[in-house]
Amino acid sequence: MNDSSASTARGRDLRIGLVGYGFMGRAHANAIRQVPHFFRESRRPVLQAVCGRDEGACRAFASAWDAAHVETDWRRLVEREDVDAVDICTPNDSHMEIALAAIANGKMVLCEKPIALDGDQGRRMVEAVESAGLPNLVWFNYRFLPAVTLARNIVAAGELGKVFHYRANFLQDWTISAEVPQGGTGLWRLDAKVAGSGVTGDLLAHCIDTARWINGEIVSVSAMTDTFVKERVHTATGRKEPVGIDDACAFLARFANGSMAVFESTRYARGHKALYTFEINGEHKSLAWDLHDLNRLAYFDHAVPGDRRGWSSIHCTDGDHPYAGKWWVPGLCLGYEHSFVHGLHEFMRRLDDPSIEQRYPDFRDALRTQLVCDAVLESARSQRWVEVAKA
Ligand code: SOE
Repeated sequence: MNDSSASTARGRDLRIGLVGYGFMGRAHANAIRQVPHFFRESRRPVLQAVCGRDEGACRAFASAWDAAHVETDWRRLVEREDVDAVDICTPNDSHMEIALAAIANGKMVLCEKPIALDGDQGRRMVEAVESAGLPNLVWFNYRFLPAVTLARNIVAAGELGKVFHYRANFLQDWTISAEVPQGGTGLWRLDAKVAGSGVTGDLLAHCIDTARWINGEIVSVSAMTDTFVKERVHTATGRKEPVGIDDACAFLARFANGSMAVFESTRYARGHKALYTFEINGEHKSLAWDLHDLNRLAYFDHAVPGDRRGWSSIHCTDGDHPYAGKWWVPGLCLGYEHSFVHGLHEFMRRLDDPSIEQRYPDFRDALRTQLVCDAVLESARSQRWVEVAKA
């Protein structure tokens, strides 16, 4: 069977145009390549075109990941008739503009997290995509790891009983040196105009997405933030400029189900590169997860007889575990990149059958997460509790 008859047999391809080819571009391109190998939806995602301003780098990326076409202006990419969905992997300040243009051209949109710079931008994106009736996704990837999905399934089945506590951390240490500049490739996350915020939008947004998915909506927050290095050289000007992002953020939160939460994130936790952990404590059970041991879910069940009771560690690599049965034989591990593959698979699955439960975050869902981030930043500014706005 040649390529074209293979795709005909499985239905029409979903031709994706990728804007941006950095770290996230690779994660998404890999997901696009892997989904049809391991999951069997009727439409096959294909990397139709890649877009970036540096034509040479873009061509190199296209050849590494088998993209058929290269564009150097995203305006042309979103107009291409051979593109069905636009995948946005650019810095946060361009998400809204690219998404609105893609939607105006009738394209589905897949967008890197956070949805935008703030809730106002997010609302415009939600209104546009929903009134156009186009399928859409925001790549909050961690919820698709087998152990995290299992945690969600256990909580959704009511097994914890009343939930009392949720706590999450996302710790890094890569900006401790005052010599690290702000702005430009790789370092735009330190430039508030481009990133929107610091750890709140970049890291806590992940924790908030997972928390909302597992434990429901967050209704109010009380936060503190700090910016430890107040000025950094900006790569665009070569001069020291004020730093506008939050380097660290800690907040308390109340969920709609009455449970209370503590969240913390920083890029100043020496020794930690990407320590994302969460724990949830209910009346009957507790669950805990750690990105450094991502295939395991820690599980405590109070119903076990007292003399056997204790924390157990579920290695979520068996056929019974979410997604795991689609990969290797039981016991063999999955990694970070699989979270993106599973997210795209969930999107493709629902394109096939819109009546199934939606397990991926769409623009409206990501707007809700953004509104929690906005409330966190507002609370840190005003030093008071803030209610989270409704999406
Ligand atoms: C920042 O260092 C970063 O790469 C985030 O932008 C990602 O979203 C997170 O998953 C890992 O850390």
